Amino acid sequence: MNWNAVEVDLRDNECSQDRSLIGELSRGDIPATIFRRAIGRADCEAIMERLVERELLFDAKKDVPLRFREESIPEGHYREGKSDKSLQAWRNDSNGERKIRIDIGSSLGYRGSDRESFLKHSAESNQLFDNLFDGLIDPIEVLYKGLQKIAPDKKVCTAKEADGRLYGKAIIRAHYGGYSYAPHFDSVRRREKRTDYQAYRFEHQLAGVLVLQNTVLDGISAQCRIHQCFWEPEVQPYLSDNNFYEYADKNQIPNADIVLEPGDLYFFNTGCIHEVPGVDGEAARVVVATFIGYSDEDPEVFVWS
Ligand SMILES: O=C(O)CCC(=O)C(=O)O
Ligand SMILES: [Fe+2]
Repeated sequence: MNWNAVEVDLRDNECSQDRSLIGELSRGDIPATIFRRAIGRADCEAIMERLVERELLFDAKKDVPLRFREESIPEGHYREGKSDKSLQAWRNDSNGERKIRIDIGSSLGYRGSDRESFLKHSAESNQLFDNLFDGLIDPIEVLYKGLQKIAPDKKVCTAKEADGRLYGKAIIRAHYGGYSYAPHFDSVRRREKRTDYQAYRFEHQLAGVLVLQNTVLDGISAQCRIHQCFWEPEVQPYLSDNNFYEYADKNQIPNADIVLEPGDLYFFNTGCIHEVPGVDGEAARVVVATFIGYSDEDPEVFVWS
């Protein structure tokens, strides 16, 4: 059976009334839902200019300012439970000198081991996002609107703790120098084991990602590939060893390439093994990214970064 992404139109009022796309994503029936041109090309460019102007990102054509080199998050790093030790989702053999990832926002995967510090960092990020896009299209709002479309019967909201404190509502990630995501999965439950967070309660974890800028080299751009394979403990040795393709070949696992242009928005299940091979083009690949918690019977859908 074919495993193809479903395209939806943000402006279409009829869409997804008779179909729970978020349910289909959660079961792995489809690899992704795509909203083409959720925002315009010119809007993306204006947002990118704003980010560089505010010195939240740097111009990829110039040298990497020291501050950004120090802030960069190494490929594949996350932390588990309350540990402050960085773990690696996959083995890193590459020379990472030029591979820089800048986060504008608060990553639960990377910062969540210290709950108080994460929630404080998140409040500051949300404050920054409150006026960062003044006078421009707010891509975070558009992402939430898209999510509401595919989950029409749910209350879509930023993830919060029992005392009302919010997680970061989204994160902007810039990937320079061919920074890549090797085959991996993301799960607050099954990977980071964050039992002390409300987001732990959801059965399924998805991601919503809006592309602001692509990186292109020789006509090839960095794009996400999703494998029709949910993470299971037996897959883990292949992920850690960077040879998931051996497992995929052996088990004849299909995959889907989600090819996006700036302004396109997509949602997928992060429990499925996925990857974004790096492309060392002139520009950085910049996205607005979120994680999403979903359970069939839960009236709320949580969004965090
Ligand atoms: O940037 C993307 O499209 C997805 C990245 C990803 O897999 C992640 O942040 O875990
Ligand atoms: Fe991921």
